[in-house]
Amino acid sequence: MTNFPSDFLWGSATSSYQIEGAHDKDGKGPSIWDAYCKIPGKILNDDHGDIAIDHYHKYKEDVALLKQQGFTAYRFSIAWTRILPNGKGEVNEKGIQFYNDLIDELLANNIQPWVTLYHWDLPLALQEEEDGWLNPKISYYFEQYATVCFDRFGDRVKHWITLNEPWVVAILGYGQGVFAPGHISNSEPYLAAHHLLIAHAKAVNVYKSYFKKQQGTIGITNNCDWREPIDNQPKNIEAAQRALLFFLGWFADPIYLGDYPQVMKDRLGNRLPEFSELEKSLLKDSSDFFGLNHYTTMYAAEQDENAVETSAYGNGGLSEDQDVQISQDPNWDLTDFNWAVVPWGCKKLLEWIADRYDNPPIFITENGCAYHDKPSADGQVHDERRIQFYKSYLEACDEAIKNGVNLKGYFAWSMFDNFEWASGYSQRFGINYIDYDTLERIPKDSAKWFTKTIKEHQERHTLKDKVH
Ligand code: PNW
Repeated sequence: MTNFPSDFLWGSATSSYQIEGAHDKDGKGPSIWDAYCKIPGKILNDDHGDIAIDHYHKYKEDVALLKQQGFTAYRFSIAWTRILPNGKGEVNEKGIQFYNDLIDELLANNIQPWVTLYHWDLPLALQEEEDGWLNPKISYYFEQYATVCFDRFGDRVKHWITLNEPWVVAILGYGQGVFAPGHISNSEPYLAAHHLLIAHAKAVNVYKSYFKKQQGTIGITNNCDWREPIDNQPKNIEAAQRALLFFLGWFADPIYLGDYPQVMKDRLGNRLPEFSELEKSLLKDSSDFFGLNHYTTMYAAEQDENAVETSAYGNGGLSEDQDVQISQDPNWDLTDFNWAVVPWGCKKLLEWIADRYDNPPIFITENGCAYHDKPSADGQVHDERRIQFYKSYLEACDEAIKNGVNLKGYFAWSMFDNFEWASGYSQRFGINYIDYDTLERIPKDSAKWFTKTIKEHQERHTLKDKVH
């Protein structure tokens, strides 16, 4: 990783519902994920986040692990319903206190907090009374909630992420119905996404207008897999490009280029809402950095009626709208989550982003892999495959940087094994193992590998500084 700049940021990431537990403690209200997990059959083994890894009570121990492992940044999310139990109205001071304590603990250990405002745990009251992300008013509620967070935490938090993966909210929550709130529709995803984008833009506008003196940065995190044309036929090259536009262009084009991709407008007709001129201007340049969550790669081809689906979550969007058939190469290694390990896809995606959006500063805000880890007889977790995964993806990043991509940081997903949404606790993405009986944290070999890698990076640059 010799091309990484000296100020490259090394972090690790989590989200509120996946780790905190304490689901009804100290005045917290219920979120759509609290409710969704209680519907029998929605989550593997009917798992839920009521306790999760009990980070709410063990946060000091967890910050100590971050410190010990050498991370200089920690990405976590705020549970909206700890701050505003019903999504709006009175502030819950005990919720503020928890995040104040966490932020102070991080800063005392020289770890930069990177705070996501929304990682999918919408206040249940806003779903039931206001129709969640389908209601245009939701952007106003989000703006209000964001304002409370800037006001109460912004003296110490200098890195904000408005939304985590609006694509997942829209497609998995409102299209395929596999995530909360569990809707199945071919039009709701586009409406929900529209309101998510406007909510993001309004929150950024508040931050830039009223909290300038805090001198922080703010952006959005989108997820995207790479789509590789299955062969050189022009129709398949075009299908891969179209798939990327329906996946990432959907959310990044309005922010960097001012509107939805033309191919989406052409294909979706009046199912794709239109931005007003004011909304367009609020959206344009509303992200100080390009937050990217990246996990895997698929081949893309023009849709063939007879082909079989291979993706864990369907076709990277609504397939009938894209006419794209995706598949995996039988030679690719799979993680236990069935996501293929294809590091060169990461490099190609980074270069695609740099090319399409004029080389923005990029932070990989999530990358990682799930395996069914278990401690060995020596009590340690030897997750060699995860080390190989991280090594190969970071090498791909190194090549992208060498080719001119402005990649400025990388967050491993995840700091801990945690509640993996519809898969419950069956999938382990962590670099720290959680024993769910005792809630003991056991650093995996991959955590130790990060410590070494970060240290090597830092030493290489101190050495360079001395030479110059
Ligand atoms: C992300 N897809 O979810 C989330 O930000 C994390 O909370 C989650 O634990 C992690 O990745 C692993 O799943 C995704 O279908 C869910 O492309 C689905 C997709 C991508 C990301």
